[in-house]
Amino acid sequence: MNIQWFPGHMTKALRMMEQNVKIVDAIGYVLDARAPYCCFNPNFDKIVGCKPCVFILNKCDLADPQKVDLWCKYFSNRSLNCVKITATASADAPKIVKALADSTEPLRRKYLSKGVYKPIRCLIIGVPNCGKSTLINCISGKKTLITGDKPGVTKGKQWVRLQSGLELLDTPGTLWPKFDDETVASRLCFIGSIKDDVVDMYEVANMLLEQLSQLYPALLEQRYKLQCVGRKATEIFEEIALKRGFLLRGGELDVERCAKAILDDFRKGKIGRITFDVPADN
Ligand SMILES: Nc1nc2c(ncn2[C@@H]2O[C@H](COP(=O)(O)OP(=O)(O)O)[C@@H](O)[C@H]2O)c(=O)[nH]1
Ligand SMILES: [Mg+2]
Repeated sequence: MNIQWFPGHMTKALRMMEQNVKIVDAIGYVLDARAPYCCFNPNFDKIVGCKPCVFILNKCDLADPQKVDLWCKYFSNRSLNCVKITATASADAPKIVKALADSTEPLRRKYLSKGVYKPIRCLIIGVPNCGKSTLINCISGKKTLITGDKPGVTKGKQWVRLQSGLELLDTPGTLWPKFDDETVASRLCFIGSIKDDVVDMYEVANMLLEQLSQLYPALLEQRYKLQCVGRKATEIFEEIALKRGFLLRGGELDVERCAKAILDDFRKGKIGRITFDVPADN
């Protein structure tokens, strides 16, 4: 898959991240619960290692609950903090605050014993479109930050102060400069982390159909009322296009419209609750 996905601002964002991590007390590492593995950024390993970190599995409303639980187990087996949330649901705000507060408990105790008041500063990181800004808005109870269903909405550096004594720093999403793994790249496209306009949507839609027919055949069949077992993704694609009447004037398939519709169905959860990645040791 050929994608032009590493624009200059990503390099800048990564450099900014290295600076920012020095001035915070903890990190909230947001992962899209539909593809947590793909959301890991190898460049963050160094960064994350030096501060307390909470792994935040977001978009759980769209994800497969059983697989999300496997991820929670994965983190807890490694004594890593993890919380599963839906950032668009305000009811989840206390869960996020508690997880971040718990991870910085020793520091807060130290401040308290010295009688100093200092906010606990947290850096919120993650790939584009995983819901970082939405999460911060969720805890602040305000629409302070601009969010959007496409990558690259957050540009500058934005601090948000919360009543609970937390200060959160939003960052632009960061991708990494090399995908060796086509599966990872494809899933980042599915979840909207890589911009649609830099990829071939027909190719991405076919990869989505292929992976869904392996992992969630029943959901795929139910959504589009077709047989998918043993069939090629391109055949399934064609049947969907015909069924939905995605045709151009000459009767040819309107490949672009169909590809967009399939991706849209997935992203809105219309196919069902889906998680592609499972931890290596489940
Ligand atoms: N369904 C669902 N959508 C979410 C959730 N969190 C964020 N979103 C949506 O995902 C898109 C990207 O969110 P945004 O906060 O801008 O992502 P950022 O690029 O990481 O800051 C927006 O359309 C949000 O409404 C969630 O938990 N569930
Ligand atoms: Mg943002």
